[in-house]
Amino acid sequence: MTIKTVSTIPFTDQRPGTSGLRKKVSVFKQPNYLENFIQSIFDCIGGLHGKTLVFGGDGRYHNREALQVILRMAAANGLSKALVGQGGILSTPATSCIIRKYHLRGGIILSASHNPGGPKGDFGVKFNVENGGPAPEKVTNVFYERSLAIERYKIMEAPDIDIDTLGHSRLGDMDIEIIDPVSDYVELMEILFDFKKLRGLFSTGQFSMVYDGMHAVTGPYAKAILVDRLGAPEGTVIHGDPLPDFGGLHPDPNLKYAKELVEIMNSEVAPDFGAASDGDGDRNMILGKRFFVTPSDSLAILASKAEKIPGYRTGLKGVARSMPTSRAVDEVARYLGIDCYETPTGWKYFGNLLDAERATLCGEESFGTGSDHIREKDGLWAVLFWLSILAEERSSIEEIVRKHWRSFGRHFYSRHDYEDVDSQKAHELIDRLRGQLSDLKGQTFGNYCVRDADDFEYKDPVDGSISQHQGIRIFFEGDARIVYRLSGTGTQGATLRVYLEKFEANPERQGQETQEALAGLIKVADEIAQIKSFTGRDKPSVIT
Ligand code: VG1
Ligand code: CO
Repeated sequence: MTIKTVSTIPFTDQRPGTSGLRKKVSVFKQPNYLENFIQSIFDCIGGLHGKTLVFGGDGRYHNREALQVILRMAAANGLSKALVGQGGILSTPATSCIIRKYHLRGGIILSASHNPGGPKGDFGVKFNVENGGPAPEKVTNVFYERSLAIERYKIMEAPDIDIDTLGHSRLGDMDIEIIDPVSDYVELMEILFDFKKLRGLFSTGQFSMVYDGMHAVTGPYAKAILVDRLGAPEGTVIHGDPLPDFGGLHPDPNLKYAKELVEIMNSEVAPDFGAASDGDGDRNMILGKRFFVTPSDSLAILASKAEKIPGYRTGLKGVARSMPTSRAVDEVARYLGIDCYETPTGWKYFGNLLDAERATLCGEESFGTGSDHIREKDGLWAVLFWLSILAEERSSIEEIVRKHWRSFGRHFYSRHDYEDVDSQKAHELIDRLRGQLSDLKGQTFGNYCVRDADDFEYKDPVDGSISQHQGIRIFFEGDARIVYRLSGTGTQGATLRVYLEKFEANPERQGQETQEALAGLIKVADEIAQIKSFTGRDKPSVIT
């Protein structure tokens, strides 16, 4: 087997976004595109000799082919050992778990997460560092800089590796071990949650749930845990086989894309609990019978009940949420007397807080919740947390949420996405808002008077690094807020995200339908940002 050095020229668009490098499959399939980015990573993380990396992906189209290329490049770049999820499969949380458990140098996850897959869909590459978390911005910036200067990459000339059979093989000097993608993760879940109690919940025959794997990575994990370990009936996991095109589904667990699950949960014969995960298994959607739990509320409720869960008995050190996430968890933190951190969007910003033991639970409004058990958000973990609450309280999801609102107040919350809008116009909209910030204060729109407005900037309390321009925040008197930002995970045009939030302390006014309760604020959001005229759209593409 020989090592080949191939000359190449840089691509100028390899700057990782909110979570890894995401592009259309057709972009990744261009000659040298994947190779350039992978070589940039290898060049930046330094000596691979004596090191182990883990490799896997969410099973989407191009996963297996890309993995073969990456393994040949890893061997050529002197990596000592590669752990590979069987069949090329590894969820994002499982990868994080494995990096931490075996003290690895890091890992590569092939996924575009919640973005659609298939030949016309998206592909992505994420690099996770030693703590198991996504590479922080300062690291991804270095990868990007390197990608702009790259002149050659190294690859081994070798036949394809069998990634489907468990066990060891070699590629040049590199040891390859094909591992079970599920077992380490399941073991960790068994430590955090009381599986015996959860089995008890299913064995009563009084409790039923549906879990939607969306034909993405979590099916095998959900079956191993819910069906094999906890005794849930076979049919509990739907869309449970990972498929390269996700069976035509869009693996984003929200009310629009998890259509079948939502229909089941809205029906007369709905089970007690419904849940779904995204492409790479780090997101979760939680549903009760005809009831949707907003991710922001879910985080607050988990925080308020954490001490009942074995893994969190000793209490929470603090909590953290991304800036656009509703402030429901802030109320719980205040009640518990713990710190609450507000970070920019993206899980990479939680890593330092978790490592420094300043936060135990973290969450994002985009269906992401997690804890210090790993350094990624974790879809099935959230499902097991909710199951544990249900096993403890034996009341319905709706009752649990309504009770929470009565105690802590309700944060009416919704996100409106305008997808695939003209990129230049979207940037103009944000620039215009930025220019208006100082004038907005004191102005009244509808019933809302602006108390404050800024462009969110985050100073990491652990390493002091600063991240600017993380979203336009407009605060109103009476505890309402609008946030505007552009997505950093899309691959086509721009996506404008508008986050709307309004606090309601009075239990008598907490029963309103969300969009109705926010109707006034939604109008104000358009009036201030001129959304319709900049985007040319009269309504959002997705409302969650
Ligand atoms: C979105 C979400 C963000 C999440 C990110 C990655 O980013 O808003 O909260 O961390 O996706 O999630 P953006 O920049 O498009 O708003 V995942 O599960 O797609 O890796
Ligand atoms: Co994801």
